Amino acid sequence: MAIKKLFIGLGSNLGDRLQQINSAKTQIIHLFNSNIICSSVYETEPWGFKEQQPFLNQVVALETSLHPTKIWNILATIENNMGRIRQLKFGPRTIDLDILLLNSQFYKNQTLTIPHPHLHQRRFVLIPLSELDANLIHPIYSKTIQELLTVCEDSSQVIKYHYHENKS
Ligand code: PH2
Ligand code: MG
Ligand code: MG
Repeated sequence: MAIKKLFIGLGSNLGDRLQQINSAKTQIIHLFNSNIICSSVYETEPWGFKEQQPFLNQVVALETSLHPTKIWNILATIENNMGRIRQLKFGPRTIDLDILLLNSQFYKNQTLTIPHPHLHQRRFVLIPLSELDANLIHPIYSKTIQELLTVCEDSSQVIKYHYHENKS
């Protein structure tokens, strides 16, 4: 199978958000047996269901020849390892790992759609994704990530997150 570039969106808004994002990345590197390229971490206003804590979001990229269902299984395994319980749609979560893009591939089954169906509507995805590759073309909308960002109607806050360690 051909090697493809996979973009994964990471999100957390429960517990130690940064620690969970970092733990998920360590597991991604291990289970895909690959290095990753990372965007900055952003603190983001909740999208969809607004009455919840702010998220930390990040996008990472890696190369893989695995089938979409296998990729999904690996990400679900990491979510489960980290104690993710699925409750509210769009609600709070310790860790959420979403397949955003796999080259220009389309894929759909009962649980998985690639490209991610909400990608183009969310600044918390488009901004970190544009950091990795602003000229990447969305295979359905035939626009670059930068162009999608320009026309995106989402106005929620997405700001770079700087972690300040307390020194005492
Ligand atoms: N994830 C959601 C719903 N809303 N909002 C932000 N800011 N970040 C997320 O990762 C997020 C969200 C469902 O997966
Ligand atoms: Mg999600
Ligand atoms: Mg998800």
